[in-house]
Amino acid sequence: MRNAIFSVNLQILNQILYKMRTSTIIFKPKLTSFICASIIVAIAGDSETCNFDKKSNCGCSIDRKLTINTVHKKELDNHCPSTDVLHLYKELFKTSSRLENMVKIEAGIYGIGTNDPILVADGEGPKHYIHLNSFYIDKMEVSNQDFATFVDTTGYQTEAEKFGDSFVFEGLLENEVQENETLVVAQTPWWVQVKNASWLHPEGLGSDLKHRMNHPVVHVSWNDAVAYCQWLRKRLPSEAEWEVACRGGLEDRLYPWGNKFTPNNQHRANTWQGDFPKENTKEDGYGGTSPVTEFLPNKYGLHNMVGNVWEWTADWWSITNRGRDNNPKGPSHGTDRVKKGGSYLCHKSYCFRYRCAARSQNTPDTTAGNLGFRCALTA
Ligand SMILES: [Ca+2]
Ligand SMILES: [Ca+2]
Repeated sequence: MRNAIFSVNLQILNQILYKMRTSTIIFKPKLTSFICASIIVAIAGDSETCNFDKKSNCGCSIDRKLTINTVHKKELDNHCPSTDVLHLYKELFKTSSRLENMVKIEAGIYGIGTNDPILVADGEGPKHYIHLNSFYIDKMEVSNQDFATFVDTTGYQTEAEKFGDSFVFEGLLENEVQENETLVVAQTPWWVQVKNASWLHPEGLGSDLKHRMNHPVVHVSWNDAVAYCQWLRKRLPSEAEWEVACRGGLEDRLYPWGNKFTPNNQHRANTWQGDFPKENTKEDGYGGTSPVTEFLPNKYGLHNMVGNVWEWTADWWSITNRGRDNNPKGPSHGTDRVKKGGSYLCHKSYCFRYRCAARSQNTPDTTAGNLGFRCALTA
């Protein structure tokens, strides 16, 4: 029942936004967005806190922990959505489901980690059994379209946009950009720190999302990912949840579908083919990201758990303390967050991490052109 109240359908949400913008009441764009976010939070958190029938005082409480601090509270004074808009909100929560593109993983005992670690220093092993409560996880990585709706609704600014740059793989840059961008990562010089690279401009200002709205959002930090998931009253998956989801009900397999990387000579994930980092033969069809729906899903119905983009998880990074109790959440503190699944830049010779047991890490404010996320939800 509570889940039904929480429901968010982005299509209807877009309708609401359109309605608000075309309403006779004049809303500033960011203000409109903020009100939408606030109402969603209010409804999701407690359906009784928002009185839809009082146009003069909507009674919506503002939980700043769950909203984005781009609009000052005082701007909200004397503004409430019109009755029309509120009616649409009622429809939103009555008729849609935010579980629509999620899969439920049942509670149970699952094996994670491996007794045959390939990258021992990453803490891939040993295999151990854990108990998980039921949870939901997104079928797909969060797409640019999904993230655009979030930004449009809330006015959220990502950390890459605030920092003014992000890391882009050199092979995706135009020669001119490469020549102008001189900052590279010393030990991995194929990473170029590109000015103004962000989720909206994945390879810098000269690039855009045309033809990529259904690709995974990239250049999003762990903090950005958390903000997005919270907006939908979801959360990032723990590493254990992510890995169980990745394994798709199979035991001791390398990949979400088994041990053979290209069964029947079919690619099941977007990785790198060729000689990294100079030659990408793109045998899987993609030199960069692919649509989030591309490639066959695993038995749980999840796409691109390995490959395409790395995915943030909720856990702090540790190679010795992954947690072995019920619903393990990793260490209580740390400096880096765990990311899982590898990306379109992973090759067996260099970064054989497009495996369910594989793991890596970044600081929570790190952003790059191969790092995205998906959300989870406690069942
Ligand atoms: Ca590829
Ligand atoms: Ca992925």
